[in-house]
Amino acid sequence: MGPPSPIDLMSSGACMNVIPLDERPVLVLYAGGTLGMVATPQGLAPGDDMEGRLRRALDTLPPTRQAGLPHFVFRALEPAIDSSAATPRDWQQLGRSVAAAVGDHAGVVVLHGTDTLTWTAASLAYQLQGLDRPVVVTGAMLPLEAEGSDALDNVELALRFAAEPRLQEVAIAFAGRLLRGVRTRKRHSEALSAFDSPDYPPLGERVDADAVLFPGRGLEAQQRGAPRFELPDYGPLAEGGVVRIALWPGIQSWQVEAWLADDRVRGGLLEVWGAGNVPSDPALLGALARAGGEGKLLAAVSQCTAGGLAPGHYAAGQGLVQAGVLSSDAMTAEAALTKLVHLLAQPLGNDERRQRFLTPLVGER
Ligand code: ASN
Repeated sequence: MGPPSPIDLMSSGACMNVIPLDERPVLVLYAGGTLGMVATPQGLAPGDDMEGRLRRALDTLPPTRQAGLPHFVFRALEPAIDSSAATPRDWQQLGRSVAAAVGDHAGVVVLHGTDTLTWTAASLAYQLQGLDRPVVVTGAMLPLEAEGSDALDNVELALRFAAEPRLQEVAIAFAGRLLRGVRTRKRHSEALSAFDSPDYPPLGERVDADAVLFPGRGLEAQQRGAPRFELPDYGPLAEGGVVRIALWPGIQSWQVEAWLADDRVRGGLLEVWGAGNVPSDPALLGALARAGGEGKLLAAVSQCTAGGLAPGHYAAGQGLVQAGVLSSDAMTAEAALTKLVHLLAQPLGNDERRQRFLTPLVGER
Protein backbone atom coordinates (compact mmCIF):
# COMPACT_ATOMS: atom_id res chain seq x y z
CA MET A 1 0.00 0.00 0.00
CA GLY A 2 1.22 3.48 -0.77
CA PRO A 3 1.65 6.54 1.41
CA PRO A 4 -1.31 8.47 2.85
CA SER A 5 -3.52 9.67 0.05
CA PRO A 6 -6.26 12.08 1.01
CA ILE A 7 -8.96 11.98 -1.64
CA ASP A 8 -10.70 15.25 -2.19
CA LEU A 9 -14.43 14.64 -2.26
CA MET A 10 -14.93 17.26 -4.93
CA SER A 11 -12.62 15.46 -7.32
CA SER A 12 -13.78 11.93 -6.46
CA GLY A 13 -16.75 12.18 -8.78
CA ALA A 14 -19.27 13.04 -6.09
CA CYS A 15 -20.14 16.37 -7.67
CA MET A 16 -19.45 15.52 -11.30
CA ASN A 17 -21.90 12.65 -11.48
CA VAL A 18 -24.79 13.85 -13.66
CA ILE A 19 -27.39 11.52 -12.13
CA PRO A 20 -29.23 13.37 -9.32
CA LEU A 21 -28.29 12.03 -5.90
CA ASP A 22 -31.75 10.70 -5.10
CA GLU A 23 -31.81 8.68 -8.34
CA ARG A 24 -28.53 6.94 -7.73
CA PRO A 25 -28.67 3.46 -6.24
CA VAL A 26 -27.57 2.65 -2.75
CA LEU A 27 -24.46 0.46 -2.66
CA VAL A 28 -24.62 -2.58 -0.37
CA LEU A 29 -21.17 -3.84 0.59
CA TYR A 30 -21.15 -7.24 2.20
CA ALA A 31 -18.19 -7.87 4.52
CA GLY A 32 -19.50 -10.95 6.37
CA GLY A 33 -20.96 -11.63 9.81
CA THR A 34 -23.76 -13.77 11.20
CA LEU A 35 -26.30 -12.06 8.94
CA GLY A 36 -25.03 -14.06 5.97
CA MET A 37 -24.01 -17.21 7.81
CA VAL A 38 -25.34 -20.72 7.39
CA ALA A 39 -24.95 -23.79 9.59
CA THR A 40 -21.92 -25.99 8.83
CA PRO A 41 -20.52 -28.99 10.72
CA GLN A 42 -17.98 -26.59 12.29
CA GLY A 43 -20.65 -24.09 13.36
CA LEU A 44 -22.00 -20.95 11.67
CA ALA A 45 -19.87 -19.76 8.74
CA PRO A 46 -20.38 -17.32 5.83
CA GLY A 47 -22.74 -18.78 3.19
CA ASP A 48 -22.88 -18.32 -0.60
CA ASP A 49 -25.04 -16.14 -2.85
CA MET A 50 -25.64 -13.38 -0.32
CA GLU A 51 -27.14 -11.09 -2.93
CA GLY A 52 -29.73 -13.64 -4.10
CA ARG A 53 -30.62 -14.53 -0.53
CA LEU A 54 -30.96 -10.90 0.46
CA ARG A 55 -33.13 -9.95 -2.50
CA ARG A 56 -35.39 -12.97 -1.94
CA ALA A 57 -35.78 -12.04 1.73
CA LEU A 58 -36.61 -8.41 0.90
CA ASP A 59 -39.24 -9.68 -1.57
CA THR A 60 -41.11 -11.21 1.37
CA LEU A 61 -41.72 -7.80 2.96
CA PRO A 62 -45.26 -6.38 2.67
CA PRO A 63 -45.64 -4.33 -0.56
CA THR A 64 -45.89 -1.02 1.31
CA ARG A 65 -42.54 -1.65 2.99
CA GLN A 66 -40.95 -2.80 -0.24
CA ALA A 67 -42.12 0.44 -1.83
CA GLY A 68 -40.14 2.40 0.76
CA LEU A 69 -36.86 0.75 -0.15
CA PRO A 70 -34.32 2.40 -2.44
CA HIS A 71 -32.97 0.38 -5.36
CA PHE A 72 -29.54 -0.95 -4.62
CA VAL A 73 -26.53 -2.60 -6.16
CA PHE A 74 -24.72 -5.31 -4.26
CA ARG A 75 -21.03 -6.05 -3.92
CA ALA A 76 -19.36 -8.68 -1.74
CA LEU A 77 -15.90 -8.11 -0.32
CA GLU A 78 -13.71 -11.20 -0.56
CA PRO A 79 -13.53 -13.17 1.57
CA ALA A 80 -16.62 -12.68 3.73
CA ILE A 81 -15.38 -13.02 7.31
CA ASP A 82 -16.54 -13.50 10.84
CA SER A 83 -15.78 -10.01 12.13
CA SER A 84 -13.83 -11.46 15.05
CA ALA A 85 -11.04 -11.91 12.48
CA ALA A 86 -11.02 -8.25 11.38
CA THR A 87 -7.85 -6.16 11.69
CA PRO A 88 -7.00 -2.55 10.83
CA ARG A 89 -6.25 -3.85 7.32
CA ASP A 90 -9.93 -4.75 6.96
CA TRP A 91 -10.94 -1.28 8.14
CA GLN A 92 -8.64 0.13 5.49
CA GLN A 93 -9.96 -2.15 2.73
CA LEU A 94 -13.51 -1.15 3.58
CA GLY A 95 -12.63 2.54 3.86
CA ARG A 96 -11.04 2.53 0.43
CA SER A 97 -13.92 0.57 -1.09
CA VAL A 98 -16.45 3.06 0.25
CA ALA A 99 -14.33 6.08 -0.71
CA ALA A 100 -13.92 4.82 -4.29
CA ALA A 101 -17.61 4.10 -4.81
CA VAL A 102 -19.59 6.51 -2.68
CA GLY A 103 -19.66 9.29 -5.28
CA ASP A 104 -21.72 7.12 -7.64
CA HIS A 105 -24.28 6.15 -5.03
CA ALA A 106 -26.94 7.82 -2.90
CA GLY A 107 -25.43 6.14 0.13
CA VAL A 108 -23.71 2.98 1.28
CA VAL A 109 -24.85 0.10 3.47
CA VAL A 110 -22.12 -2.06 4.99
CA LEU A 111 -23.21 -5.54 6.09
CA HIS A 112 -20.81 -6.54 8.85
CA GLY A 113 -20.43 -8.98 11.72
CA THR A 114 -21.55 -7.57 15.04
CA ASP A 115 -18.54 -8.58 17.14
CA THR A 116 -16.27 -5.83 15.85
CA LEU A 117 -18.85 -3.76 13.99
CA THR A 118 -18.33 -0.74 16.22
CA TRP A 119 -14.55 -0.78 15.60
CA THR A 120 -15.09 -0.77 11.86
CA ALA A 121 -17.74 1.93 12.06
CA ALA A 122 -15.48 4.16 14.17
CA SER A 123 -12.56 3.63 11.82
CA LEU A 124 -14.72 4.39 8.77
CA ALA A 125 -15.80 7.66 10.37
CA TYR A 126 -12.18 8.85 10.63
CA GLN A 127 -11.31 7.67 7.13
CA LEU A 128 -14.40 9.25 5.56
CA GLN A 129 -14.27 12.71 7.12
CA GLY A 130 -16.40 15.28 5.38
CA LEU A 131 -18.83 12.64 4.13
CA ASP A 132 -21.74 14.27 2.29
CA ARG A 133 -24.11 11.30 2.32
CA PRO A 134 -24.98 8.29 4.47
CA VAL A 135 -22.78 5.31 5.22
CA VAL A 136 -24.86 2.92 7.32
CA VAL A 137 -23.34 -0.14 8.94
CA THR A 138 -25.55 -3.01 10.03
CA GLY A 139 -25.51 -6.72 10.74
CA ALA A 140 -27.59 -9.21 12.66
CA MET A 141 -27.52 -11.34 15.76
CA LEU A 142 -29.15 -14.23 13.88
CA PRO A 143 -28.61 -15.49 10.33
CA LEU A 144 -30.97 -14.18 7.65
CA GLU A 145 -32.81 -17.47 7.28
CA ALA A 146 -33.00 -18.30 11.02
CA GLU A 147 -36.34 -18.27 12.76
CA GLY A 148 -37.00 -14.95 14.48
CA SER A 149 -33.99 -13.38 12.74
CA ASP A 150 -33.36 -9.66 13.12
CA ALA A 151 -31.44 -9.56 9.82
CA LEU A 152 -34.21 -8.47 7.49
CA ASP A 153 -35.45 -5.70 9.79
CA ASN A 154 -31.92 -4.37 10.20
CA VAL A 155 -31.18 -4.41 6.47
CA GLU A 156 -34.48 -2.72 5.70
CA LEU A 157 -33.75 0.05 8.20
CA ALA A 158 -30.19 0.47 6.94
CA LEU A 159 -31.38 0.73 3.33
CA ARG A 160 -33.97 3.33 4.27
CA PHE A 161 -31.46 5.49 6.11
CA ALA A 162 -28.83 5.02 3.40
CA ALA A 163 -31.17 6.81 1.01
CA GLU A 164 -31.73 9.72 3.42
CA PRO A 165 -29.62 12.61 2.07
CA ARG A 166 -29.76 14.56 5.33
CA LEU A 167 -27.73 11.84 7.02
CA GLN A 168 -24.10 12.73 6.29
CA GLU A 169 -21.99 10.53 8.49
CA VAL A 170 -21.19 6.94 9.40
CA ALA A 171 -24.04 5.48 11.42
CA ILE A 172 -25.16 2.10 12.70
CA ALA A 173 -28.71 0.89 12.03
CA PHE A 174 -29.63 -1.85 14.46
CA ALA A 175 -32.74 -3.04 16.29
CA GLY A 176 -34.87 -0.11 15.22
CA ARG A 177 -32.37 2.63 16.03
CA LEU A 178 -29.81 4.65 14.15
CA LEU A 179 -26.72 5.37 16.25
CA ARG A 180 -23.62 7.43 15.58
CA GLY A 181 -20.99 4.92 14.49
CA VAL A 182 -18.16 6.46 16.45
CA ARG A 183 -20.22 6.61 19.66
CA THR A 184 -21.52 3.06 19.73
CA ARG A 185 -20.48 -0.08 21.58
CA LYS A 186 -21.75 -3.62 21.56
CA ARG A 187 -23.39 -4.12 24.93
CA HIS A 188 -25.01 -7.55 24.67
CA SER A 189 -23.81 -10.85 23.25
CA GLU A 190 -27.28 -12.33 22.70
CA ALA A 191 -30.06 -9.73 22.77
CA LEU A 192 -31.24 -8.47 19.40
CA SER A 193 -30.84 -4.94 20.71
CA ALA A 194 -27.12 -5.49 21.01
CA PHE A 195 -25.79 -1.95 20.60
CA ASP A 196 -25.86 1.20 22.63
CA SER A 197 -24.62 4.73 22.32
CA PRO A 198 -24.16 5.57 25.99
CA ASP A 199 -23.12 9.21 25.67
CA TYR A 200 -24.93 10.36 22.54
CA PRO A 201 -28.63 10.10 21.68
CA PRO A 202 -29.86 8.11 18.64
CA LEU A 203 -29.65 9.85 15.26
CA GLY A 204 -32.92 8.27 14.20
CA GLU A 205 -35.29 5.41 14.81
CA ARG A 206 -37.99 3.29 13.29
CA VAL A 207 -41.45 4.61 14.08
CA ASP A 208 -44.05 2.12 12.86
CA ALA A 209 -42.87 1.43 9.31
CA ASP A 210 -41.02 4.74 8.91
CA ALA A 211 -37.32 5.48 9.33
CA VAL A 212 -37.32 8.80 11.14
CA LEU A 213 -34.12 10.90 11.22
CA PHE A 214 -33.45 13.49 13.93
CA PRO A 215 -31.44 15.92 11.80
CA GLY A 216 -30.59 18.21 14.71
CA ARG A 217 -28.36 15.48 16.12
CA GLY A 218 -26.45 14.96 12.89
CA LEU A 219 -22.84 15.82 12.39
CA GLU A 220 -23.70 18.60 10.02
CA ALA A 221 -25.38 20.51 12.82
CA GLN A 222 -22.31 20.14 14.98
CA GLN A 223 -18.66 19.88 14.15
CA ARG A 224 -17.65 18.34 10.84
CA GLY A 225 -14.28 17.04 9.85
CA ALA A 226 -12.15 18.51 7.13
CA PRO A 227 -13.94 18.14 3.78
CA ARG A 228 -11.80 15.29 2.52
CA PHE A 229 -11.25 11.61 3.01
CA GLU A 230 -8.13 10.51 4.87
CA LEU A 231 -7.03 7.07 3.73
CA PRO A 232 -3.63 6.39 5.26
CA ASP A 233 -2.03 2.96 5.17
CA TYR A 234 -2.96 1.08 8.36
CA GLY A 235 -0.81 -1.91 7.37
CA PRO A 236 2.23 -1.26 9.60
CA LEU A 237 0.02 -0.52 12.62
CA ALA A 238 -1.94 -3.72 12.02
CA GLU A 239 1.19 -5.57 13.18
CA GLY A 240 0.47 -4.63 16.81
CA GLY A 241 1.37 -0.94 16.69
CA VAL A 242 -1.35 0.14 19.13
CA VAL A 243 -2.08 -1.74 22.35
CA ARG A 244 -5.02 -1.68 24.73
CA ILE A 245 -4.29 -2.06 28.43
CA ALA A 246 -7.09 -2.35 30.98
CA LEU A 247 -5.99 -1.66 34.56
CA TRP A 248 -6.94 -4.06 37.33
CA PRO A 249 -6.35 -3.77 41.07
CA GLY A 250 -2.83 -5.00 41.60
CA ILE A 251 -1.45 -4.26 38.12
CA GLN A 252 2.34 -3.95 38.24
CA SER A 253 4.59 -1.41 36.60
CA TRP A 254 6.65 -4.17 34.95
CA GLN A 255 3.52 -5.40 33.22
CA VAL A 256 2.75 -1.97 31.78
CA GLU A 257 6.41 -1.63 30.89
CA ALA A 258 6.34 -4.97 29.06
CA TRP A 259 3.52 -3.73 26.84
CA LEU A 260 4.89 -0.29 26.13
CA ALA A 261 8.66 -0.72 25.92
CA ASP A 262 8.55 -2.75 22.71
CA ASP A 263 9.73 -0.67 19.74
CA ARG A 264 6.91 -1.98 17.60
CA VAL A 265 4.38 -0.33 19.90
CA ARG A 266 3.71 3.27 18.84
CA GLY A 267 0.60 4.01 20.84
CA GLY A 268 -1.56 2.70 23.62
CA LEU A 269 -5.02 3.02 25.05
CA LEU A 270 -5.24 2.75 28.80
CA GLU A 271 -8.55 1.78 30.37
CA VAL A 272 -8.52 3.46 33.75
CA TRP A 273 -10.95 3.68 36.62
CA GLY A 274 -13.97 5.92 36.98
CA ALA A 275 -13.35 9.54 36.14
CA GLY A 276 -9.69 8.96 35.25
CA ASN A 277 -7.94 7.41 38.22
CA VAL A 278 -4.88 5.18 38.33
CA PRO A 279 -2.86 3.58 41.16
CA SER A 280 -0.48 6.09 42.71
CA ASP A 281 2.47 3.84 41.94
CA PRO A 282 5.46 6.00 40.89
CA ALA A 283 6.98 3.12 38.93
CA LEU A 284 3.80 2.62 36.94
CA LEU A 285 3.41 6.32 36.27
CA GLY A 286 7.09 6.43 35.35
CA ALA A 287 6.56 3.67 32.77
CA LEU A 288 3.79 5.71 31.20
CA ALA A 289 5.81 8.93 31.22
CA ARG A 290 8.81 7.13 29.71
CA ALA A 291 6.73 5.73 26.86
CA GLY A 292 5.26 9.19 26.25
CA GLY A 293 8.75 10.67 26.28
CA GLU A 294 9.73 8.20 23.56
CA GLY A 295 7.00 9.67 21.36
CA LYS A 296 4.39 6.99 21.94
CA LEU A 297 0.87 8.30 21.73
CA LEU A 298 -0.98 7.36 24.92
CA ALA A 299 -4.61 8.02 25.75
CA ALA A 300 -6.99 6.97 28.49
CA VAL A 301 -10.65 5.97 28.52
CA SER A 302 -12.79 5.05 31.49
CA GLN A 303 -13.68 1.46 32.26
CA CYS A 304 -17.19 2.74 33.00
CA THR A 305 -19.58 2.40 30.08
CA ALA A 306 -20.83 5.97 30.34
CA GLY A 307 -19.83 9.31 31.76
CA GLY A 308 -16.29 9.87 30.57
CA LEU A 309 -13.18 11.21 32.28
CA ALA A 310 -12.49 14.23 34.44
CA PRO A 311 -8.71 13.83 34.71
CA GLY A 312 -7.19 15.45 37.74
CA HIS A 313 -10.51 15.69 39.57
CA TYR A 314 -9.12 13.22 42.12
CA ALA A 315 -5.56 13.24 43.38
CA ALA A 316 -5.44 9.66 42.05
CA GLY A 317 -5.87 11.02 38.55
CA GLN A 318 -3.09 13.63 38.73
CA GLY A 319 -0.43 11.10 37.85
CA LEU A 320 -2.06 10.36 34.54
CA VAL A 321 -2.11 14.04 33.62
CA GLN A 322 1.51 14.48 34.68
CA ALA A 323 2.56 11.43 32.66
CA GLY A 324 1.17 13.16 29.58
CA VAL A 325 -1.57 10.61 28.91
CA LEU A 326 -4.32 12.19 26.83
CA SER A 327 -7.89 12.19 28.06
CA SER A 328 -10.38 10.56 25.70
CA ASP A 329 -13.21 12.33 27.49
CA ALA A 330 -16.36 10.20 26.97
CA MET A 331 -15.09 8.42 23.86
CA THR A 332 -15.70 4.71 23.53
CA ALA A 333 -12.62 2.49 23.61
CA GLU A 334 -13.35 1.72 19.95
CA ALA A 335 -13.42 5.39 19.00
CA ALA A 336 -10.24 6.13 20.95
CA LEU A 337 -8.19 3.20 19.70
CA THR A 338 -9.19 3.56 16.05
CA LYS A 339 -8.35 7.26 16.33
CA LEU A 340 -4.87 6.43 17.67
CA VAL A 341 -4.38 4.10 14.70
CA HIS A 342 -5.67 6.73 12.29
CA LEU A 343 -3.39 9.47 13.64
CA LEU A 344 -0.31 7.26 13.95
CA ALA A 345 -0.74 6.08 10.35
CA GLN A 346 -0.30 9.65 9.10
CA PRO A 347 2.96 11.56 8.76
CA LEU A 348 2.23 13.99 11.57
CA GLY A 349 4.42 15.37 14.34
CA ASN A 350 3.75 14.30 17.90
CA ASP A 351 2.26 17.66 18.92
CA GLU A 352 -0.05 17.65 15.91
CA ARG A 353 -1.20 14.12 16.72
CA ARG A 354 -1.88 15.06 20.35
CA GLN A 355 -3.78 18.13 19.35
CA ARG A 356 -5.89 16.24 16.79
CA PHE A 357 -6.61 13.52 19.31
CA LEU A 358 -8.09 16.14 21.62
CA THR A 359 -10.09 17.76 18.80
CA PRO A 360 -13.49 16.32 17.85
CA LEU A 361 -13.13 15.22 14.22
CA VAL A 362 -16.35 13.33 13.56
CA GLY A 363 -18.52 13.77 16.64
CA GLU A 364 -16.56 11.19 18.61
CA ARG A 365 -16.10 13.46 21.65
N1 ASN B 1 -19.27 -13.58 15.16
C1 ASN B 1 -20.20 -12.81 14.37
C2 ASN B 1 -19.41 -11.72 13.66
O1 ASN B 1 -19.06 -10.76 14.27
C3 ASN B 1 -21.27 -12.23 15.27
C4 ASN B 1 -22.42 -11.59 14.53
O2 ASN B 1 -22.32 -11.10 13.43
N2 ASN B 1 -23.58 -11.51 15.15
O3 ASN B 1 -19.09 -11.85 12.51
